[in-house]
Amino acid sequence: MPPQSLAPAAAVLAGVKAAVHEIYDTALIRKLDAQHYMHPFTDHAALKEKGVRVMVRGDGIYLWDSEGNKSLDGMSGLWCVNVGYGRTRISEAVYKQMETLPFYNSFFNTTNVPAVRLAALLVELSPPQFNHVFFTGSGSEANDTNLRMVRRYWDLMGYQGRHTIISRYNAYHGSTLAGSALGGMEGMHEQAGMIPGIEHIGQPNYLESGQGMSENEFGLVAAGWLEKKILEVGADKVAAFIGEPVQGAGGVIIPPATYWPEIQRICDKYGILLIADEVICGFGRLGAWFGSELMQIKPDLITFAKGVTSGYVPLGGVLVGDRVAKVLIDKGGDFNHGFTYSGHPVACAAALENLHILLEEKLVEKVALETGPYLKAKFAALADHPLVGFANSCGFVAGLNLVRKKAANVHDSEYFQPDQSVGMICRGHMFENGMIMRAVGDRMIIAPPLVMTCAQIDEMVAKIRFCLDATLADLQQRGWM
Ligand code: PXG
Repeated sequence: MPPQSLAPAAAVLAGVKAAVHEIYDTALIRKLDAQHYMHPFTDHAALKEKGVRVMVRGDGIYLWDSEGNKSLDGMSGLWCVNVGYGRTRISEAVYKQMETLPFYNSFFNTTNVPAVRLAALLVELSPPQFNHVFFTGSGSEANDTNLRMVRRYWDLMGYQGRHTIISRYNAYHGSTLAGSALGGMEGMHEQAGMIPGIEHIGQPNYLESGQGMSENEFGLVAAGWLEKKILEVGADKVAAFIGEPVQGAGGVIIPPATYWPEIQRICDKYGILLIADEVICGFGRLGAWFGSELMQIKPDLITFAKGVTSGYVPLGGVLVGDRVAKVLIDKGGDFNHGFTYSGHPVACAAALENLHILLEEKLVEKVALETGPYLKAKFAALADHPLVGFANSCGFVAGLNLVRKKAANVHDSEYFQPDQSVGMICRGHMFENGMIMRAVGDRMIIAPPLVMTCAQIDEMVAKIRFCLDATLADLQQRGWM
């Protein structure tokens, strides 16, 4: 039994900070958290010292912690709460489904109604080459599924051993063994080890690698790294290329316009399957239902998760294009892969309601035509701040690079030392001032809920500017500027 005082006391005290209607014993929650809760991607010794922040409530684009502090959530939870917090329609749909059929599996010749309805709706919303869906519980499981599917595809096609998948450094594809190996994060490779048959190429990061080139020239160069790798491995060994249309966790790396069409051309030239990992980019995040459409590519497989349910309930999956589906279904026999929670009826009910909200409120169109362009203009204007060397966005993801000294050409800017952790200092000022913004190195990033209005974008950008000023003052005081 949890200690009684973990539950919020019912009392509402006069003068308590706004909008929190329950009083939490924060000290006790922190203590129990430190004693028992192992967090993902966390240095627990450091966390113990600092103590955790206890989130207790969300509404729209705002969050409240157990001490009553209100924050503007610039990260949609973790790139997922696309329709914002507190959507009663989703909780009611989930409740109704739980009352009717909380669970049944999709093995042994059975199905359930929400899973079928969701598969059909996803097919309707996705590009025309997609007519099948495989459900998982998360994005990581979906990328494991991709790996299994493409290897099975080539085996069935009679190309035994065509198993290599090419990915990019600094990509994030999840944290299962296959996910971390597919991803390009060195820290994860070091701890998890690699699985055979996965290769990496450079990411299309203009700031990092595009010196002396225009963005579009660089896009072609970066795509050319794929062809080089294919020739190195041997085209008859390469099964697929996987990439996020815009790299999210890697720091909102928006590729030059020339990059993806050239990647498509190279995949077509060698007959290689193309996997678009749209766990972040899907469901309106970039102002299109899928980032692939925006990047003008025709993937064979699309990984999805996060925004499909706006994170209300875990769900992921793979949209399986006709090229692969036809072979797996017509020639495949048993595909020995699946999860207890593949097609979980409650998760699918949440997804259906979430997608209906996106459709009814025209949130994807809104990001494409109204709020996305507005965010782009407001965010780009932050580049006049002395700390900001480069600011860009795509739909509702955006990032800015903190620099010690700006130059007219971004490649000539002076950067801070990595061990100064300026991004983390800036993030600290953001949090203290009620603005949730992530730091990836010295790049500050956001991915706000798609329901954010233009007035709320103004509020967010004003907060960001205020916190950049606080960071600048802090760095000057340290003598780093
Ligand atoms: N692919 C992409 C592109 C992702 O962003 C996954 C797969 C894995 O999904 P699951 O549901 O298994 O977590 C993700 C997840 C970060 C961060 O620090 C990003 C993710 C997960 C954890 C942290 O930005 N993205």
